[in-house]
Order: sequence, then structure tokens, then C-alpha cells
Amino acid sequence: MTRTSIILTLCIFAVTLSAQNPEAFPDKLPEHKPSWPLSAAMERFYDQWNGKGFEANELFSTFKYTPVTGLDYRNHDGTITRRDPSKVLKIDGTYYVWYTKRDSETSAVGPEQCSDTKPSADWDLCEIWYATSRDGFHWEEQGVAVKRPPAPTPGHRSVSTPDVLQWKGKYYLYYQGFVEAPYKSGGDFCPVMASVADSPDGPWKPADTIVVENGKPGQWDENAIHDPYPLIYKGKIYLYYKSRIQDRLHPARIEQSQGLAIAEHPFGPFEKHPLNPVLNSGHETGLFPWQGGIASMTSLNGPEVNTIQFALDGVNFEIASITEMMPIAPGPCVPDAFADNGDGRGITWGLCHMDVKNPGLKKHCMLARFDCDLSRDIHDRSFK
Ligand code: AAL
Repeated sequence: MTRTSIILTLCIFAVTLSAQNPEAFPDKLPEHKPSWPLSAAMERFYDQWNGKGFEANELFSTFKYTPVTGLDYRNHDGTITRRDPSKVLKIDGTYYVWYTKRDSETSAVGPEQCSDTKPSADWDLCEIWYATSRDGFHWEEQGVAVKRPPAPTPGHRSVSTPDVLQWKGKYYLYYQGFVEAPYKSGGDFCPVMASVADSPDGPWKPADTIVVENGKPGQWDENAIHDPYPLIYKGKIYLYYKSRIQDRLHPARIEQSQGLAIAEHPFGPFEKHPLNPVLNSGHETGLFPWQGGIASMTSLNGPEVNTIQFALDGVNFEIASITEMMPIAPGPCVPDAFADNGDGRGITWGLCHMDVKNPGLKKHCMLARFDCDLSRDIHDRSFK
């Protein structure tokens, strides 16, 4: 019996079981609590089982990863990279995603060897491209969305790490605008730019304005404004972004952290929140509307790495669960209801990028789909 037929048989068995015995997969477990004394952990377990408390286990999930098809890698020689995907939008039945794409003569060669044609880092000499899909697994690259503008407009060296906002019938892309090769002067410096289009297929009218500047010297976000991530929340645009706080105890170690800037209009003005940074860990931003607040997939760096965090006010985040996530945080698929601030029901899949680490292959990234159960619909959080 082939693997496929085994899987098919198991699927048929599962469907048959549920069809014959609807109790086999109840969507709500019966109220239950044992009569014997319980430890604190088991009190929490039965509270959650019985739908009390924060139902923190709604934000527990495993993650499953599947490389996407349709986006070629040219034999992994590092000349092509696709990375830092945006959240996925579903528009008229088609899924859209935007991402960083580099197609250069070599893989990244570092700041000393880089040139106008040789990238210093994987995200140097990049453009913002986009792709569409009907199922989230098989994608078709549609072309460039935002090219590098002419110097001296920020982004003339590289535009990277996009995210997308659907607002009042228009589409906005936010991305990092590099004016020099990353690490050339020791840093990964860039402000956040924005572009607008009437259709997700463009054309995108490049904005030559910076919408979120680096912080002033001494401020937590003076070194970088990365990974812009817009969400609609309380009728405003909440733009989360990553920066770095110099770790005073270990100056050689810089910790990633995430902040928030809020605006009434997609091109700003954006006001940075006085409590920034609002997350003390994480790397790429990956957030979604959840139960009237905002949840964050906090991965890769920091003391609270690999946690799902929640803030009812979108600012004061608490750890809601721990989970194993890809080292590179995903850009979640926000349900169709994204435009009206998301329905708070959570997410079940999205896209992320995976570093190609096989020995002998040149450094670059490829896009993958992640599946999870960060949603209120399914009680069992262990995604198989
Ligand atoms: C990514 C993101 C930002 C950084 C670089 C490209 O993972 O954090 O975009 O600048 O790495």
C-alpha cells in the first residue's frame, strides 16, 4: 500500500468515524471537573477545559511547515532569494502575498565585498514582488510591485520586508527603504516607506516620503525601523515594527524588540507610542486581531522568544502561551475580515520564510506556508 493510499485510507476512516459518531469530534467538550483535590496546574487545565478564564489554551498551537511551489530558486546558488512575506490577503477568492525578492549575480558577499551588483546581505539590492494563489500552497509569481526608486530617495539601494494594509478601498504597502548597503556602516539602518494602489495588482504609486523615521540618538529605535506591520485597530492604523535595544548589561549583545506607531491615515503622521518598545522580544513582526485585542507571534530573539502574546489594548502584551515556531516569524493569514479590523477569531495559516541552510548551498531564503490553530474554533491545540 503506497503512502498516499495509507493517508487516503486514514482520511476516509476519520471522516467515516465522525459521520457515524458525531460525538467523536465534539466542537465543545462537556463541562467537567473531578471531585478530588487539584494542583494549580490542573485547576487551570479544567478552567480552560470548561471555557473559563482567558482560555489561554486557545493560543497554544503547534506549527506545521510546507515549502510553497511555483517560485523557482535557481538551484539554490543564492542568486535568488524570496523572504519576509507580508500577511496574506484574500481578495475576490484569490490569495495575495508580497515579499522581498533579490535576483542578483551572486549571493550575499558581505559589506566589504559588496558593490552595485553584489549584495552585502540577503536583503540588499531587493525589490518588492508579489504572488497569488487559490489554495495557499501553490503560488504564481505575478511580478514586481515596488522597484528601487532613483537616488537619493530612500530605498534606492534596496526596498525590502513589506507588509500590506487594505484601507477604504485602497491598498498600501509599507517597506524598508535602504540608502546604503546593510552593514556598510555597521548597521541595518532604514526608515519605513509606503506606496499606494487602487488594486492589489498595482500599479503602485511610489511614495517618496518616509512614514516612520528612525528614533533620535539615545532612543530605543535609533538604529533601525524594520518589519513594518500595519493592522486596523480601534479605527486607526496600528503599525508595529521591530527595532533593537542595546543590552546595557551585555553591550555586545543587541536584543530585538518591537514598537508601535499609530496614525489616522495610511501615510501618517504616525505617532510612536510613549510606552515603546511594547514587546521585549521577537524579530519579524507577526500579529493578528484576537478577541478584541491584538496577539503577537513572538519568535527568534529575546527572553520571551517563542511565545504568543496578547494585549487587550494592543500595547501592554502579556504571555498567553509558549509554542515552537520557525526561527523566522510568519506573516499570518488574517481572515477575509482583515479590512474591518479582523473578526478576532484568530488565524490558521500564513506564510513565512526558511533559511536554506544545507551545507554547500549559498545563503538565501525560500517561502513556506505554516499551518497552526490559533483560532477559537478548534479545542485541540496540538496541530498534527
Ligand atoms: C529580516 C527583517 C528585516 C531586516 C532583515 C531584512 O529578517 O528583520 O528585513 O532588516 O532581516
